Amino acid sequence: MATERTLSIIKPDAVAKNAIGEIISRFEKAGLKVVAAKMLHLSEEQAGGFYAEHKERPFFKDLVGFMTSGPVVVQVLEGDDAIAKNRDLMGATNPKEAAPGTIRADFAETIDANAVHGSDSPASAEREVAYFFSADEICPR
Ligand code: RTP
Ligand code: MG
Repeated sequence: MATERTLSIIKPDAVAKNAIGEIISRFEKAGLKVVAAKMLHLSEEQAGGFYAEHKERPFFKDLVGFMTSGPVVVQVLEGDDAIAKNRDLMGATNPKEAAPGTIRADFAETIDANAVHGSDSPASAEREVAYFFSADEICPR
């Protein structure tokens, strides 16, 4: 298995629930290491640019509104198969369809406020990590 990096965001709903620690703990227990992290309150421009692939979708405006509604924690996770592993830990986009024990099943209420983001491919991981972090903000360990 290849060592990968992936971009994770703890979204405003999960930050508001004081669940930052519990969510990061799940990553660590699954063998993923946090190699970069920061808390940000995204601007509309930052959130819209991050989700640019969804610009034409009907939910785009709500998505940007939600992602700018409060602070988020962005992290780079590193480990074997990190991209797929993180997506497995997160569960399905719609928390009502997320498998029991996944982050979205346990912390998310709705498809709009669904607790976490994770890169969905090596190409998006590369773009998304670079979107939030410069090379000198990532600490391999
Ligand atoms: P994310 O990008 O946030 O990790 O979520 P995802 O890959 O599981 O889902 P994606 O298709 O990339 O959608 C991004 C976010 O847009 C919202 N969404 N709403 N109302 C809807 O049908 C709908 N579909 C997607 C979700 O909040 C999703 O996380
Ligand atoms: Mg996505």
